[in-house]
Amino acid sequence: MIEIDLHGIWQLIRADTGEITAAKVPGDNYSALYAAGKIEDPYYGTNEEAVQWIREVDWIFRREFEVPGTVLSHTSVVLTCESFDTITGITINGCPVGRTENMFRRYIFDVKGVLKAGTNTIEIRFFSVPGFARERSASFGRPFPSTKNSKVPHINFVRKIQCHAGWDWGICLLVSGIYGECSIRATSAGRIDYVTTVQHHEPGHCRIAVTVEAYSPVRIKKVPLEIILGGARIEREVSLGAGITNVREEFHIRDPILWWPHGEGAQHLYGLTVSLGGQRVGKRIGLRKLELIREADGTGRSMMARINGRNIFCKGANWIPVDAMPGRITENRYEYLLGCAAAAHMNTLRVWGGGQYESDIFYRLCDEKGILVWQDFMFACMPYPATGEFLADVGEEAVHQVKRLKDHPSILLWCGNNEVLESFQWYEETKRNTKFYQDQLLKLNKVLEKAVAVFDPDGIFWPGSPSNGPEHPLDPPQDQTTGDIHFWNVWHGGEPFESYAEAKPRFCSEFGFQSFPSIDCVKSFAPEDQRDILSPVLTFHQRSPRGNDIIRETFDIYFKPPRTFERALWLSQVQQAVAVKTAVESFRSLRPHCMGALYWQLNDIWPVSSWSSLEYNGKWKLLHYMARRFFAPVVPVFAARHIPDAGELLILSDCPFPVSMSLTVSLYDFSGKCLHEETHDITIEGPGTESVTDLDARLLPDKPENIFLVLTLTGGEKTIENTFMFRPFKDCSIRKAAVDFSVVEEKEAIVVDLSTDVPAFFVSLDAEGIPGVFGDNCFTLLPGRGKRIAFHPAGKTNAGILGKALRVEHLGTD
Ligand code: BMA
Repeated sequence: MIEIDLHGIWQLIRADTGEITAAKVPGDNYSALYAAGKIEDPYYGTNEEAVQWIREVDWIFRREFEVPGTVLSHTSVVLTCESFDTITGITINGCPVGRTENMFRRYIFDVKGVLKAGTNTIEIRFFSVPGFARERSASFGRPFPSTKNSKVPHINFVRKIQCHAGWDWGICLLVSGIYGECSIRATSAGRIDYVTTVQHHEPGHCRIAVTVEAYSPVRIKKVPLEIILGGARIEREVSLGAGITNVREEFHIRDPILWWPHGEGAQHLYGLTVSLGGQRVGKRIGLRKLELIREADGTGRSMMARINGRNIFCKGANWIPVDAMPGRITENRYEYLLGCAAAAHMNTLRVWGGGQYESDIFYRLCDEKGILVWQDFMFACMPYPATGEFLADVGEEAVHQVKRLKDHPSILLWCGNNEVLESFQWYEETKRNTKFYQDQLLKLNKVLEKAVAVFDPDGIFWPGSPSNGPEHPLDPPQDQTTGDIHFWNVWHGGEPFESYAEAKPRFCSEFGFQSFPSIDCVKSFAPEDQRDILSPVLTFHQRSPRGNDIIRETFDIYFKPPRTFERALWLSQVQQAVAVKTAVESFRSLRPHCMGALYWQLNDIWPVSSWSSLEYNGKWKLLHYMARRFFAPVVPVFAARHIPDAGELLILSDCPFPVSMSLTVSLYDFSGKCLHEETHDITIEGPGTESVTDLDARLLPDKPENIFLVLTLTGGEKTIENTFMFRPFKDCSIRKAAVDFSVVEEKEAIVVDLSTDVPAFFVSLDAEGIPGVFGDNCFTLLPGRGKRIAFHPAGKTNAGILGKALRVEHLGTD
């Protein structure tokens, strides 16, 4: 096999003017134009509007490449086009070689007849998407609604990342570009298109069937094949027919070392290498038995992942694409974001259906970090046209993605779409003619389900998110007795945080609350005169209808109004953290009725006000710090029964093994005086919710606004604290606190020493302008019990610099 990689620097040509710009591949046209100084940063201010003309124009990527004469002597010479975004016509030396219309497919075109020895020219014309979408929709023959999140209509007719057209947290940049493999490959010995495995587990033993899918244009009698798995090797000669040949071999591993999700055990991976006629393909697989348990029970049906026989509570968040300009995405950013997810004890991410099947590095890192992937197929929030042509295209897409991804031990399930069924209640057309659109959805799902059934026979197909399950694919979702739900009564539905405790989902795959980004992030997109939450630029960087109003109205319910812009940014993050914490503590306490809590959303695609816990620039919002505590394996919580009088003290555990700890229950008044303290020694045998004791209502004074509760759990890996108040924060007698801090340089780290005169709440450290992560943040500080918090800078810094930049906020500054 000879391979010519076509990644590198190409010419980007604006088709209507012929203007040329250098462009990096993998990359996109917006990133190239920005890098060349031809457009302003689309993320700054309101620049998005000024760069919309780009989507109306065709763009050509062109480059020259050298072809050695030996290439042409091979029987098969192909061009591989992976993740071409989106509608393209490709020529080599002026001869058409193929078209792409789906960025989620991998196209392989025969180019033997058009190449010549020496210098060749490839041109890829990326056609303007809005016109294509319009035409496709018109040819459908009846009105077909598309999401209002999108600034470009009919995006459901284009197999492109749907949120490129804008979303309720996303900028609209209809980028064109190449993000995956783009290469010429020549061989006379067949080529490997896919290597897939199927595992069969028995006690102490795992049988692994390896399938090598090989292609050859002609019949070949003898090709050497070698497969190595772990320490075992199979070597033989195989014959290939003209077209596709599947070669199967079997391995037996005794006492396999199993792969476990994060928090449950280690992530052992076995190396698998296949060599066929000089081509070599390598991957790493994890051995694990996967089940989705949906047993009938007293309330309905369970919705629970079981890995290697162990029930797993899925804790995590929803994942959207890393950047609206794909040219800005690097491996480091994946490593960083997934590292942050694991640091917050997440064991599951949902790759949301309005984005993309992620790049290889994403799944590799999820395998390594033990993060399960709920993998949506890429359909979201609107109906999709089930024409023969569309379904054939999507069928190719699904088969490719299933074969490509199925061997990652992190893949938990394949889900048909995001909120497509639900969206039928949102549009006039779908409401009027629901049956027609339901039929379209059933046809689409049949294609997806078949791809999973055939190519990932042990894989799990879930009809959509949310869904009541495959038994009831058209039932209105959001049933709390079965399936997964998206709980948006809080935020979109305008209900108070307390509603989270009333929800009883089996698996909550979406819920969330927005915040503003930090001042660092705001500075990256808003000029100084726009640093106000009502300013045009801040409003522009908010895409949820009424988003900023909801944030401000919620301040009034729980907090005192913030006095400054910076304070409002900070308070919005406290508020978001409290909302999501309330939800997660409640959902976790329902275990085993509820076995999943994935908040919306982990990351941001551009700098914006949103539901994310990580800002576009990677900075941890207070929610992410809070998540590291509320997703911890063992957490003490107060579950109010009759708000605000009494409740139960619970320990929530996901620990697969017994843990012995002690829980200290302390009631304080707001001067810091301890009114009552008791300690319980507890052993928790396994995962579940343990009721420690009731908080005796008699301990509460007549005026619950005068006290607060601190739960301290010690004995595990770390001490976990959790604070509760019995009235909305604004009505509690929180005092003005003088929080003192100093920054010291220790051998290993820079640390911040904090102390206070009276209790201080949601004490938050912000190293303005210095990227890095604190050891803890957004916590309660009690007098006489100072805290020492480490700072882990992303780059080089020192105590002096941090000391100058550090800002400390907390509730009691009024
Ligand atoms: C959901 C998602 C997204 C959306 C988010 C916030 O339900 O599936 O479509 O961005 O809520 O509104």
